[in-house]
Amino acid sequence: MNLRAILVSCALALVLACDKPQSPGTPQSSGAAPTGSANLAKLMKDRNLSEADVTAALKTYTPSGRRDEYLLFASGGHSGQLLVIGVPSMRILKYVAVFTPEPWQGYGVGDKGSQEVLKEGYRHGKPITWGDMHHPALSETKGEYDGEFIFVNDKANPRIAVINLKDFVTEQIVESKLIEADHGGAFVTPNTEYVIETSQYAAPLGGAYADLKEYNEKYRGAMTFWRFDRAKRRIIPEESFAIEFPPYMQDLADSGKLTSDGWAFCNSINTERATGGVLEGNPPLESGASQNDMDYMHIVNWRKAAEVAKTKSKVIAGMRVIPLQVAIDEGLLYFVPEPKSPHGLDVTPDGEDLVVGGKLDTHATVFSFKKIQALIAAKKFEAKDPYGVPILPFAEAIRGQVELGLGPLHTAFDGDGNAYTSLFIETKVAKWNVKELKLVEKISTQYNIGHLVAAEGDTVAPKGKYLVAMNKWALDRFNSVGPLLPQNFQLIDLTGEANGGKMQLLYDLPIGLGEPHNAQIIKADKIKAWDIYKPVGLDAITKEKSPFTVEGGKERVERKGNVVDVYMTAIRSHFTPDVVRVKEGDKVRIHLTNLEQAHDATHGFAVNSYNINASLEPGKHTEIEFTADRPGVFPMYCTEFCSALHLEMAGYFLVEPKKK
Ligand code: RUQ
Ligand code: CUA
Repeated sequence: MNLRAILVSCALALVLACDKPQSPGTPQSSGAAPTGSANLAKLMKDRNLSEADVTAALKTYTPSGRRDEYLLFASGGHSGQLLVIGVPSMRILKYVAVFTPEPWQGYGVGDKGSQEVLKEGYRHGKPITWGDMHHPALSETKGEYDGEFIFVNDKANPRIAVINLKDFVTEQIVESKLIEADHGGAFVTPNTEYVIETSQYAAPLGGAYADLKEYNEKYRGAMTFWRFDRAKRRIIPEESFAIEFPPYMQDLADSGKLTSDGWAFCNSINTERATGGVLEGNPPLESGASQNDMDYMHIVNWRKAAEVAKTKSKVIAGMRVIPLQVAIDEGLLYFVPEPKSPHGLDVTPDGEDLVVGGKLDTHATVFSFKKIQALIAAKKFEAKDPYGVPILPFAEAIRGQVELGLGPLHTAFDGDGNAYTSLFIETKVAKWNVKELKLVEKISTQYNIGHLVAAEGDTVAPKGKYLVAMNKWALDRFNSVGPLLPQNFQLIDLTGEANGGKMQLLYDLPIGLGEPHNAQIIKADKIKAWDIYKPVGLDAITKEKSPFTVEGGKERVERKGNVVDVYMTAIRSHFTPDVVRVKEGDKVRIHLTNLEQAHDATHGFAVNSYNINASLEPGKHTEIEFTADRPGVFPMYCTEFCSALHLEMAGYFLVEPKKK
């Protein structure tokens, strides 16, 4: 029994002891304060808590000042932001600004560096003010999370972002001009050589126009491999490549590992190639897309494709693309049928098996990578799809199927050979044994679970212990906040401790930000984040000392023509200079350094009515650029309660009107 189990059983013994009727000899001091155990019993009674509730509380309660063992990085859905949550306490620690402005972090609100990052993600130059973030992917080394970076996708405006976990800052956004929607991203290869982004809704590649009548001929999907250069901390578009796919709806993807390293996989739906058009006499898209019993899993040899891309690709919208025919001829792409309207595709920790959940099926289907390879080697194909892609025989490619229940979607793994599959329709998690293909038990979730994530469960070394169910509906779980309800993250204990070896639901965390999809859970001690920016003057985006760093005592205002350079510092509790005078129409450049090196000594810097709020963490340098186009008197002040004289950390920005 470990310490936690002992604690749980002690507390329960305490609780149970006070339920017993008092023996006649027990002294009863009427009116005196109840004893510790009586207190607990009363508390349980008053708050209507069961033993299971108390166990759950003991398993999650984290006293003030204690840290969490794991960190959950969850997509923030429509908010375009990334959530960081402690596990098991389920305390929200941060929203990382990624695809949308975030005022507290000063992201995209006057700060030039982050505005430029956001601009990288504009679609064809059009500002985008939301993002549909789905699947975060932590960087990996040899198939294990290394805690250095995290990548996220935006389904709506196909983009991938790079977030540095030294300071949890988004440093880069790459926009795919090749495709019009993604879904199978972000997923990394085992050493983060590539970040995978796969299209979902087919369209003519490169943003071209073609009518839906030409769907079969002109519409296409693609799997993009964005090259990540770890030393440069950047995705290098010129070294990236894509493979052209038929116009099916490609869905979730995963990268092979260990046995299957060098390969990538994605599901597809709508191999019927339905295009909707209910007013034009066609069946609705969703029924047209659900006619076939099988769709095709796409099996991609990315390591070979990276070589082929060097000589046999053509450039479309700035991306090297391997044409579909070349991919077929070179043996880069194979299909295998998969049942029915599949969604999740998850590679087992040993890289041997691929688990597919068919939304309209009751099974998880387990494909064997070795069997797939043997079929490819023997050129044993049962047919070709309309585009000539060889199709492997289903029955010979699978190791088996396991009947789980209604609406299997996604699968996560623990370190003991178990898999956990979300059952969307049944609204449960099914635990099953991967080797034996046997259902172990099910636990209910509230409600309609989508993704689920286990601690380091999609690496080569899963930790088990905790699972988080990411539920789509919340119905009756929380206080009413109007017709738009939060999502519900449910923490589940996988250890079986103090619960007869069974899974136990521990905690509900409502998420009122957007619809999160996937998440990853990493051991917290793998993240080696900075406490401060050092040396003073560091730029958060470039991670280099800014050439405009301002030293204490060297603050000044310089004017060249109508350009005004303000060299400013912040330190408790003043900005220097604290008065800035410019003329209407001047271009203003504020070079602002926070001289603090004390942990958490963050200042904010706002210029009222100019839509400017920068966040200046200790040591950080920020560039602010704008045109003083409105004359008047504008307070500038610190927006973080940084000291006793925080309210006095202010000044004036004076814009003198043009002479009429
Ligand atoms: S997808 S659950 Cu991107 Cu499953 Cu949402
Ligand atoms: Cu600085 Cu408040």
